Amino acid sequence: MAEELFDHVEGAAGDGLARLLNAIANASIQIRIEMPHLMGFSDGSNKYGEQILKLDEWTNKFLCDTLVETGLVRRIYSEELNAPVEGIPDAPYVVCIDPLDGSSNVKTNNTCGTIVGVYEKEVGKGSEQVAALYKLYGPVTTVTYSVGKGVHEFIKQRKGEVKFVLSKENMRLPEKAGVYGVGGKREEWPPKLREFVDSLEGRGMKLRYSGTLVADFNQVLHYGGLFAYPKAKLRLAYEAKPLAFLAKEAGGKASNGFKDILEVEDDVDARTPLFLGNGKLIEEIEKLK
Ligand code: AFP
Repeated sequence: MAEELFDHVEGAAGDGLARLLNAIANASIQIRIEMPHLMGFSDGSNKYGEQILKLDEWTNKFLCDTLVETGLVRRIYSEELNAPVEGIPDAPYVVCIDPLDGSSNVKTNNTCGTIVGVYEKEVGKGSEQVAALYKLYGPVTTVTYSVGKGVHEFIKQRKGEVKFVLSKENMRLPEKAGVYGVGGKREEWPPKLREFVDSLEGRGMKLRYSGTLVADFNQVLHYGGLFAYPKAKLRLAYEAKPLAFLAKEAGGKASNGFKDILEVEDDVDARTPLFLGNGKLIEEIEKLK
């Protein structure tokens, strides 16, 4: 029988993380059901001054409630909230969430996702995460997770079944880099970086950019290559650190251009430049001056 998510996580990290990650995975079902009904903007904006979609608002609340209901979460930091949600005092985990990554893609029906980083006691450096995962709401729903023992992908089974089964175990970034995607405007990139990006097609790489970080990182994980957003737009705790944890576990690297993202210490709401993918490419970028 195909291995299910709960059993896989429990085997690697015990019952607590298994219950937590399983609850996050299962929340996808309700999120997908709500998607067609919650198009359009809410009245609010988040701490980054961005207008919040009704779906952003609903997904954030639903995920926070789901996490608190597990009884395993002491505090939740969310990209969408000005202050953390307090869970159960003395519960083992603190969680950082980007509830709906790439929500600007909702109105065009392109892929979006959810990103989660899990810590014990309090948010620390990215290397202190005990688990990270992302979900993709694509043609199928996938959950890709790590508890520091490799990266594994699970697929939601057919409609009606609340079951995620193993589709790829111990994923590694292919050594030959196949795709690249760089966000923001070229005029904002340092000139040496522009030259570097211009050289990538000559190395056999193809452009792939969707505007949803998890979707773009997912391509890099499957095909090898580079995702970059050189301007400090992306969120360190909610986007960069969880994906950096997964990239490292898959044999890749993540950097802010100078330093390993997993070692950066900054405010929970800080933004960062992000370079993510095959180690050799990231090292080249760090040497560009
Ligand atoms: P939204 O969640 O507001 O759509 O932002 C998505 C995101 O943070 C990240 O997922 C993308 O990689 C990046 O922004 C896309 O930015 P551009 O729209 O500037 O390409």
